[in-house]
Amino acid sequence: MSFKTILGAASAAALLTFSTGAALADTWRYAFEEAIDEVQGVFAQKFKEEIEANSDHEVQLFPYGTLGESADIMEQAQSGILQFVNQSPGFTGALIPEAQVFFVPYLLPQDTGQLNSFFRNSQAIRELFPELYAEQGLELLTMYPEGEVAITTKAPLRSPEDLNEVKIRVMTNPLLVESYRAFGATPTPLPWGETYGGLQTNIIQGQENPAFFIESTKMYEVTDHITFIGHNNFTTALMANKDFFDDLDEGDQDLIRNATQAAFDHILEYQEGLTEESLDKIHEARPEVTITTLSEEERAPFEAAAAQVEAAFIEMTGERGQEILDQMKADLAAASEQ
Ligand code: 6CS
Repeated sequence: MSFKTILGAASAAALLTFSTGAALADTWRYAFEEAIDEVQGVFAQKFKEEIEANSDHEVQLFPYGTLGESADIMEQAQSGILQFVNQSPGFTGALIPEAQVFFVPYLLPQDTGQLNSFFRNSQAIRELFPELYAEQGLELLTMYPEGEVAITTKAPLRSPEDLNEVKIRVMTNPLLVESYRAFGATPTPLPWGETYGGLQTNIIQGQENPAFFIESTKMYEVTDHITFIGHNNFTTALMANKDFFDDLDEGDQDLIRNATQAAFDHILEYQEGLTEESLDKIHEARPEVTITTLSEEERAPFEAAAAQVEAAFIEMTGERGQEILDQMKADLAAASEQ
């Protein structure tokens, strides 16, 4: 073999190595519904960190607003413009009706240990939901909680009567509308971007969200009373575009699964004490805002409304919804025993 041939073979090999490396080092786009320092953003940062530490891939993060509203980022993920999307069932419920099960009031436990154990081990999340998401072109990677939901209003809230004729902004899913109707309010589904202005102009008089979000988005500036009625914990989900995920080799699929697990563990830990810290910040920023947790007696009429919402869920989703609900209840019973 001549010197020239050896040189030619060596540079071809180098080029092959380089081009293979270049082809493997992809840039993945990941959008979510919150700011970079809010819960979904903290989750996304951890996911990015894990992917980039364990591969040559890069993850580009798109926080709320950079690519539009929740509905927009879902469309972009379904069409493959985005590889990853974090969206709450509050919005996905319009696309996958069974995902609305997370809005049956008083279904999820208030106890954090039980709640986390449910999200870690739920068969419904691991085995039943993925095929429903797959039908919409989505690979469900995980679901995780974002904190107990509180209702913020302009007038004090102690009973369903206090919600009479009160327009409460909800995320755009039919079961959430059903819930607030059952609670005695006038539900008003709106994208997030219209909420602050709607409260400011009194088009709506209340909304619901976890404490960290009430604090970070300054909902306490446009509503005066924060009430915990114990009805729900905010659930969200990370998904990948299914064609993108299916086309990856096993190594990259495992990389994504491992990064998801690391981000999941991180976000549960990150949220320890977050509700209390957020409420303290709200109190400091605006001491006149009331923060109330309803007594068991005061909660009772809201809890009584849950049966009606559960029935509406079954009416909307039929046998598949019933299967999901039954499995969720079995998973929750298992979580309560741990
Ligand atoms: O209420 C909403 O629309 C928003 N709430 C939270 C906690 N995250 C994103 C979502 O868009």
